[in-house]
Amino acid sequence: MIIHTKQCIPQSEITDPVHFRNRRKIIKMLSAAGLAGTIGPFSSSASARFSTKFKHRFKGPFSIDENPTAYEYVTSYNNFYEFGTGKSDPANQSQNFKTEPWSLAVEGEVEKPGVYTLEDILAPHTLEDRVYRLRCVEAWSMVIPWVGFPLGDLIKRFKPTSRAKFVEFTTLYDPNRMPGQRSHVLDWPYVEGLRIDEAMHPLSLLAVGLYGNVLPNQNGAPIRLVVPWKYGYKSIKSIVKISFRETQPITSWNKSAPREYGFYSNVNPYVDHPRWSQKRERVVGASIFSPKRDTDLFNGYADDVGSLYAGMDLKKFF
Ligand SMILES: Nc1nc2c(c(=O)[nH]1)N[C@H]1C(S)=C(S)[C@@H](COP(=O)(O)O)O[C@H]1N2
Ligand SMILES: [Mo]
Repeated sequence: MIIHTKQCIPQSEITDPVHFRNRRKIIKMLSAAGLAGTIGPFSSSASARFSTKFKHRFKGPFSIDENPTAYEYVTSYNNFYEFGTGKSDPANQSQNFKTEPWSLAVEGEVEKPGVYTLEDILAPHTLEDRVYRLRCVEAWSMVIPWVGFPLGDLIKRFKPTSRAKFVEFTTLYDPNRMPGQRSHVLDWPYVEGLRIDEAMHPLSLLAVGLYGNVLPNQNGAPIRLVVPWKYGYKSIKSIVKISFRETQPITSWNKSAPREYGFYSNVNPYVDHPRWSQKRERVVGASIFSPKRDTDLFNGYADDVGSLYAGMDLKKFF
C-alpha cells in the first residue's frame, strides 16, 4: 500500500517557492471552504509544505499498489496547450495564472443549472487520495496520487434529467491569461466529454490536488477531470463549464483530427493510433535504459470499467 503522508515524499519532490506563492491563494480559498489545513507562517519550506496539505483526506477505493511517478516529473512534463505545446511550457508559462475567483457554470439537461463558485462545488465533498495511472496517447504513463472526489457525487447534486445522455466539459477561454490560446493549434476553448454512465462511474474523478498539495497550475488548477482508463487528453484541465446533453459532445481532439482521436479514447493496446502503436508505453521517470511496459486494456482498469463497453465494437468506437 502506498501511504501518502508528507514523510513519504522526499523533500526534493515537494515544491519550490515559485510554485508555492501561486498556490497560496488557492489554499486560502480552500481553507475558507474548510478543506485545507491551517495557514501558518510561511517562513520555512517545512511550514509551507504543511499548509499546502489537504486536511481530512482518506484513501480512495481504487488506489493502486504502484510507486507514484516523482512529483518533479508529474509537474514539469505536461500537456496543457493553453500554456504552450512544449512539454515544459505549461510549468514555465502558467505560474502567474490566477485561479481565484473561480466558478463553474452548469447547463443543459439538469434540474439545478446555475453558476457555482468553486467553494460551492467543493464544500460538501470529502477529498480522497487516489493513486491512478494517467496514460497519454503519446504513449507515456505516470502514476499520480490525485486528491479529489468522484465526479458522479457532484453530478448527482445537479439532478440530471432523463434526457442527459452525455456530459460536456469546457476549459476556461481567456487568451490574456492563457497565452497558448493566441495560437490556432486547437479550436478554443478545449472541450471534452463523457457518456453519462462513464461520468457516473466511481473511477471518474474531479481532482483539485496531487501529492497531497493543491493542484499546480500546469496540472489543471483549480479543478480538472481524471479519467484513468482513457488517454490523457480526456482528462480536461481548468474546467469552467459542465453541460448535460442529449447528444454526443464535439470534443477538441476529435474535431481537430477525427481519424486519430475518437470520442471514447479508451486505452487499448489492440487499437493503434494511425501513426503509432499503442501496444507499449514509456514510464515517465524511469531510466532511459528501462524497457517500455506493455499497455493494459483500459489502462489496467478493465475489471472496473469493462462492463461499460459490453457489446461495443471498440475498433469502431475508438
Ligand atoms: N484544457 C486542457 N486540458 C488538457 C490538455 C490541454 O492541452 N488543455 N491536455 C491533455 C493531455 S493531451 C494530457 S496527456 C493530460 C496531461 O495531464 P498532466 O499534465 O497533468 O499529466 O492533460 C489533458 N488535459
Ligand atoms: Mo496526451
